[in-house]
Amino acid sequence: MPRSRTLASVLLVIVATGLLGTSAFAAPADGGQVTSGAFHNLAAGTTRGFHLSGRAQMVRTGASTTKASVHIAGLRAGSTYAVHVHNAACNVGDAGGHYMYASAVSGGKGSGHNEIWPGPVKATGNGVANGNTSVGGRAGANAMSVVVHDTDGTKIGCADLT
Ligand SMILES: [Cu+2]
Repeated sequence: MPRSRTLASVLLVIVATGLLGTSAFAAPADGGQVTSGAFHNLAAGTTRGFHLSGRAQMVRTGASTTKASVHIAGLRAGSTYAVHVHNAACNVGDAGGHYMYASAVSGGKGSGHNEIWPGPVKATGNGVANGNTSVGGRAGANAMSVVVHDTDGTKIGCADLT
C-alpha cells in the first residue's frame, strides 16, 4: 500500500475512534447487548412535512440495566416531543404500543413507571434533539423500536432496534 494511503487509513481510524469515544452510542465495556437503528418518518410524519433522521440505541447490561439513547434530526425548532420504546417493529402497525415491563422499574417515566423513555426531547434551533435514559431492568425482546410522537401525540417517526 502506498505510504500516503496507509497514513490516510490510520488517520481515518483515529478520527472514527475519537467520534465513537465521545458519543452516547459507544459500546459498553462489558459487551452488553446493543441494538440500534436509524430514525425515519412514519406515514403521518411525511404527511406533516417532517424529514426525520438520526439514530436510536439500546444497551441491555446484565439482568438489571437498560439504557436508551436517541439523536433525532428534522424536528421543529423549539417543540418538545415524546420519545419512547415501542413493542413492535416500525412497519408493524406503526410500531404498536408502548413497551412495558411487567412491573415498575426505577427511572421509568410512563404512567406506570414501567416504560422506557429517552425523551421527551426539545428540539434546538436546528431541529435536532438528544435524549437518553437508564432504567433498572433488562428490557425484554419485544422492546423493538423507538417512536417519536408529534406534540399532539401522533406517531411521526420510528427507529427499529435491531
Ligand atoms: Cu409511543
